[in-house]
Amino acid sequence: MPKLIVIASGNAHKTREIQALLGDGFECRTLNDYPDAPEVEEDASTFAGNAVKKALSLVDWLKHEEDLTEGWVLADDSGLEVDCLDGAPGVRSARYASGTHEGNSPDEANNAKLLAELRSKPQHQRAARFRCVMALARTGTYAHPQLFDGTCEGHIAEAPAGSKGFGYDPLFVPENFEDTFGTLGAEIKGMLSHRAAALRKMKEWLEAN
Ligand code: ITT
Repeated sequence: MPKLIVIASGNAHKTREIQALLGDGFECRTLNDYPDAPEVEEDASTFAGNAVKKALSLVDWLKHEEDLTEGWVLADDSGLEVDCLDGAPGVRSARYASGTHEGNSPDEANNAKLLAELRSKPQHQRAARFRCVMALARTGTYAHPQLFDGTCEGHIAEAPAGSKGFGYDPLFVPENFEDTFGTLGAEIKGMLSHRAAALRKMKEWLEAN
């Protein structure tokens, strides 16, 4: 029997990546299947805090869905940490350019702000990592979600390259590569990414539990 998972994300790029990485054995739904689910204010100071908030909000909202008694809710909070910026944009990655809690900024604006912040920094000062925390919660319960994290080390390029992926992918060069995720594409990103690392841990946990 495939496991039923509702992915608590409104980011279509993320949900596509998660679905591709989960593969067979999972029946995935997304927020597209629940367009009236409430929006969550991502105001926690950690990725884990926001991931838990997103997961539990959807568990609560789904409590009357009768076909979801045996299911799971999976939330992903993720972002980019740049060492010389003290870990920024961090939990504020999606809204870096706007500087507010409300509403994500366009990817191009976030990327332009990051390049401006790093102007004149040589490559050895452009170290960065993607970080992802996944919160997995059982539908129908309010138990604390299980958390899985993943990171992907690399550095920030001097100019955007490639149109694959989303977010900061055109600027992020993973360790041991010379091209950005925007150029390398989904297959290589799917082996190296922070999201893939977190999902590997989640799958292992599900097999053992
Ligand atoms: P949901 O909260 O609905 O899942 P979101 O886009 O708001 O969607 P986050 O709050 O977790 O998600 O913000 C993640 C941001 O971090 C995302 O908008 C990108 O800017 C960046 N990011 C995360 N993972 C990334 C990846 O794999 N490639 C490029 N950028 C990524």
